[in-house]
Amino acid sequence: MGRTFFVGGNWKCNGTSEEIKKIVATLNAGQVPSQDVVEVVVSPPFVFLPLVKSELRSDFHVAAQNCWVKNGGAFTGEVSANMLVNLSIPWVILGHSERRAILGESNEFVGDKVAYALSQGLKVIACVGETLEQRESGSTMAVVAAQTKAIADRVKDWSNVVIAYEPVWAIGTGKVATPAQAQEVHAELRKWLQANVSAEVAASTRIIYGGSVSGANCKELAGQPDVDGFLVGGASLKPEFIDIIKAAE
Ligand code: G2H
Repeated sequence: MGRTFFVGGNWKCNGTSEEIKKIVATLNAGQVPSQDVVEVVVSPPFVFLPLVKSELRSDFHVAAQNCWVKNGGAFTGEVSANMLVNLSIPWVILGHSERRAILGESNEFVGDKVAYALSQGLKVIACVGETLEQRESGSTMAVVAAQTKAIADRVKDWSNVVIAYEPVWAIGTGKVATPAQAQEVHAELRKWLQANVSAEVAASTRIIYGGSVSGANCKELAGQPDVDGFLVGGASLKPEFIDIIKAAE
């Protein structure tokens, strides 16, 4: 089953409106493969979502970087899935390791968020990944499987889910996983989906890699059979993001 290559740009907590407009102008001018070859989604901070949505080329889409676990109400500082839907924001990133580590989001909480966001009509980029300590102790797959299980326990329809495998030790460090390391975990994750969800979901779900992806390393990573795209942080704020999108070809 064909899996369309997927490139996400996670702008994290960066940018002024002037800087955001410049990034959008660079993206709008970029020559990239068509949407049937690569799906491109960029994720600015919440406050810039309407600006980016209104100025971004129509073949690229936008994602929020988070949303609340259930319907809105007395949850100061949160943004609900329903609000994103109301603004026609199609995607949301959930379970990013920065939120798991810094804000204490558990596997179960992330699973609940993914299920609720999907139920409201959002598409979800769900992040999983191990710390350096976990990798060195040989528990990479157990950690990634537990994170994925918390989602699988709550989600029946996987058609609007993209899994982002982001080893924590590779995030923002410049220390990218080797193509072999990425391929190994992606293949194991796909096997896990086959055994625990279904062969169809395993074959059709995009598993993208994140962690210090750059214009220099994207091509080799993209050549791995189970790497279906990228979630890009630092490099998505720069013109080289266009080169990373072109790695789909
Ligand atoms: C991982 C990635 C984007 P970076 O967090 O999600 O960031 O490419 O800066 O490592």
